[in-house]
Amino acid sequence: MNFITAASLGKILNRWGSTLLAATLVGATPSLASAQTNVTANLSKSLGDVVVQDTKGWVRRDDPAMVKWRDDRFGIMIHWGIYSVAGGWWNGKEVKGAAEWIKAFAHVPNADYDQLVGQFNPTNYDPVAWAKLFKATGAKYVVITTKHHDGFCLWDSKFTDFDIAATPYKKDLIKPLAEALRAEGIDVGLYYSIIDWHNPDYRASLKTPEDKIAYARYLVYLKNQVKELLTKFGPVTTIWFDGRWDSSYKSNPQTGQDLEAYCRSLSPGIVIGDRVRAYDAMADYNSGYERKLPVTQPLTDWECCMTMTENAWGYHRTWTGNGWKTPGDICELLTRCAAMNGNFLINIGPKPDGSIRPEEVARLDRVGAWMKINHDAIYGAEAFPIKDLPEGIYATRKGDHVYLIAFRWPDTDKLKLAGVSIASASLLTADGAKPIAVEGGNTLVGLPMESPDTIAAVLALELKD
Ligand code: FHN
Repeated sequence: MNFITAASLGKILNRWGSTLLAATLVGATPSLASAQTNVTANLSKSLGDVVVQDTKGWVRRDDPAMVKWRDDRFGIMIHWGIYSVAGGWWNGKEVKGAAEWIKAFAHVPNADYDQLVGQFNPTNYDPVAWAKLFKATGAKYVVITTKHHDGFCLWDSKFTDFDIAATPYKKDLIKPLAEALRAEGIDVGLYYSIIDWHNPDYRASLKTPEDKIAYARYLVYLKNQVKELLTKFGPVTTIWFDGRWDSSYKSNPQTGQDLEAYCRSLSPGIVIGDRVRAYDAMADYNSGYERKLPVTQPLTDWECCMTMTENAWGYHRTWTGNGWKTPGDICELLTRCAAMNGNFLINIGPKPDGSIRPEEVARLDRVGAWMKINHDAIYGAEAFPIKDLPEGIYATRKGDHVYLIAFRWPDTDKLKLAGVSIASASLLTADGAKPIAVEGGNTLVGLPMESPDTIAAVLALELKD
């Protein structure tokens, strides 16, 4: 027996339009004997974790692991699982929206959904090639879904048969990727959903004593799997929990507190986002900026996770909502995060055969070309507010350098900067840094008429002591 009901989510501000969506998933609450799940989902097309704006319980970490995570600034998120076989379509009908939610959105009974296991055979999976692609993109960490809400595990778990070992492919997908990433100097992050639509002990709400007993069993299962994740695949930089909004988890802060402590006991120094908690504290950073950026700079560490299309984290064959973000959009989102002391995760949704879509590879390649020239403005950089900076120009600081990242090139050959005392300046280009003259210690003069980069050019300023 397995059922899915979930408390509604709050509103979701979509960065590409301000759409407030309230979502409620109301499932038939079947008797214990019922074998199938028919989920009546009237979910909106997007579900996003709510942003907890305050700093409740947050303590800034400055240990090496957290400093590295903060300096990394830029990561890649991977949503991959048997839902990629469906690719956003079910029974010949396109389901617009988050493709990894196809089971809920298309009201798929377990027995039908589980057929996808026998069709998931990623023979084109090449973790070494993936790691090299991510390295060329400039990503410093990668977060991959080890288990999404559907409960399917991308590794051979001792605690379930609903995993990669049951597929024609059979082999663990996580360890080879973790090893390939580390070989490229990229940190490993593992996503794990608290929600589990497959596990019969999962409960979205705890209405009866039986619910409580079953959910307690489920939490043991969850911790057993988390232990597998944090002990089987080598050093894990960050564990990325998701799906904390059901009342079963949300209503008891102790559950999240225990889980956070358990992860830290297994992997000292691990970086954990606030989605491990029942909204009672921030853990190490605020991971609530999902497909949106903060309006003002948060006081805590934070991370934005972003889809390349409107809202399909997992592979969707056709739907892109209001379209694909351009490489320029992605670079600007990354820049805006760094300019507000935040990290940025751009998501890809690999195909069921293990290949990555050409649209995604092309964007990652172009972002990588931009990062190759301008990474100093991003890695290890922090906010540097400059009064009256022209629109489309963002500023970051790293040590005695300030970087102006111009997505809109100044329309004059001079740029005066309030409150900045400049010793020297240069323009970063594919052919190296070109000197820019400075007048009066605060005005750049002789700027070229056009930006040397179709996405954005960076002016690197050395500050006077
Ligand atoms: O429901 C999930 C969704 O499928 C996706 O995994 C995103 C990524 O952050 N998290 C949840 C929505 O907040």
